[in-house]
Amino acid sequence: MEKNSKIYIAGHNGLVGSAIIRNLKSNGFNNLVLKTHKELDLLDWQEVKKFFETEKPEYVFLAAARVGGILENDTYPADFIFQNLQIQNNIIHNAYLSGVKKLLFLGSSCIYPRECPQPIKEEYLLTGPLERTNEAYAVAKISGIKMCQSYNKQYGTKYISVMPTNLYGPNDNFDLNSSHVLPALLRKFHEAKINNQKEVLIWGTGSPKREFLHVDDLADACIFLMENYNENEIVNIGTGQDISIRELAEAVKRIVGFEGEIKNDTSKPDGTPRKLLDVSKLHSLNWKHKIELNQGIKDTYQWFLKNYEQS
Ligand code: GFB
Repeated sequence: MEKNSKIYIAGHNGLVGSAIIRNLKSNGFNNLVLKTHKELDLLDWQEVKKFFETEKPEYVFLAAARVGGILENDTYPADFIFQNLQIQNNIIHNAYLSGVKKLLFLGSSCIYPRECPQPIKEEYLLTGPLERTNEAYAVAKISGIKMCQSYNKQYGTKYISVMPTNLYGPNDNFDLNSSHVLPALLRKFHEAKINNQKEVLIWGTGSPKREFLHVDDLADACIFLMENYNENEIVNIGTGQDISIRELAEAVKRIVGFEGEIKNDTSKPDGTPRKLLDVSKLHSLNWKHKIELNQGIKDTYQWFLKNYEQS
C-alpha cells in the first residue's frame, strides 16, 4: 500500500475498524474511505454496488460485521447468519467487480471445531462440529473465508483472511446483554464498586479459557499482513496465551479496585471450553503482539471511565 492508496475500511466505527483507522492514520495513510451506516447500508446490494463503482477503492479491510458476546450470538442466530453473509457477499463480490487490488477479511477463532486440539492450527478448519452458541456466526465467517479463497482460485484476486482471537479495547461494546466478557466484567466490577455491592455475578462456571488480544495489536497485525502476506491460507492472530474466565475476573476485580466477592451465574452458558490459537505461522512471518493483558485491561478501563456516559 502506498501512503496515498485509496483504502476502504468497512465497519470503521466498530472495535476493529476504528483501531485499523488509528493505525493507518498514525502511519501516514491519507486516502481513507469511510462511510457511516446511514451513508451506506452494507446489507443493500445496490447501494454497495454503486459505492464500489463510484469510489473504486484500491484496498479493502472488511471489518464490518454483526458481532456480539455469547448470549447475543445464542439469542439472535438468524440475524448473525443473515447479516454477516449479506455484508460479506456484497463487499467481496463488488470488490471483485470493481477491481480492488487486495482485500483483508476478518474472521474469528470461533470458526474452528469446538473440540479442537489446542493450540488451534489453521489447518483444523472444517475438521469437526462447531460450538452451538455461535454456530450461525461461525458458518457465516467460514463462508467468507471460502468465498475469498474461491475468488482467488477462479478470478486470481488477492483476498486474504485472518482469524483473530477474542478482542478487547477502546470502542468496545459495554452493554451487559450483548457484549463480550472483558468489557462486561469491566462494567460489572466498576458499577459494583461505585454502588458498594457485596458481590459480582459472572456468567457460567468460570472454567472456560480464553485468549485475549488488544485491538490495537490486531490492527497492527492486519496492516502488516495486508502489506506482507499473499497466501490463500488463513492466518491466526493472537498472543498464544490464555487464561480462565475466573482468572480474568480476578484480574479485572484487582484493576478496578472492587473488594467484594465473585459469584457464578451457572444459568448462563460457558460456550467453548477452550480456544487458544496456534500463532506460530504469524510469528514465523515476524509479527508478535506488544500489549500484555494486564496493561491492556488497565488502558481499557481508563477508556471506559472517560467514555462511560456514552457507552
Ligand atoms: O466473550 P464471550 O461472550 O464469548 O464469553 P465467547 C466468554 C466466556 O466468558 C463465556 C463468560 O464462558 C461466558 O460465559 N462470561 C462470564 C461472560 N461473565 C460474562 C459476562 O458478563 N458477559 C459475557 N459476555 N460473558 C464469542 C462468540 O464467544 O466469542 C462470538 O459468541 C465470537 O461468535 C467471540 O467468536 C470472539 O468467547 O464464548
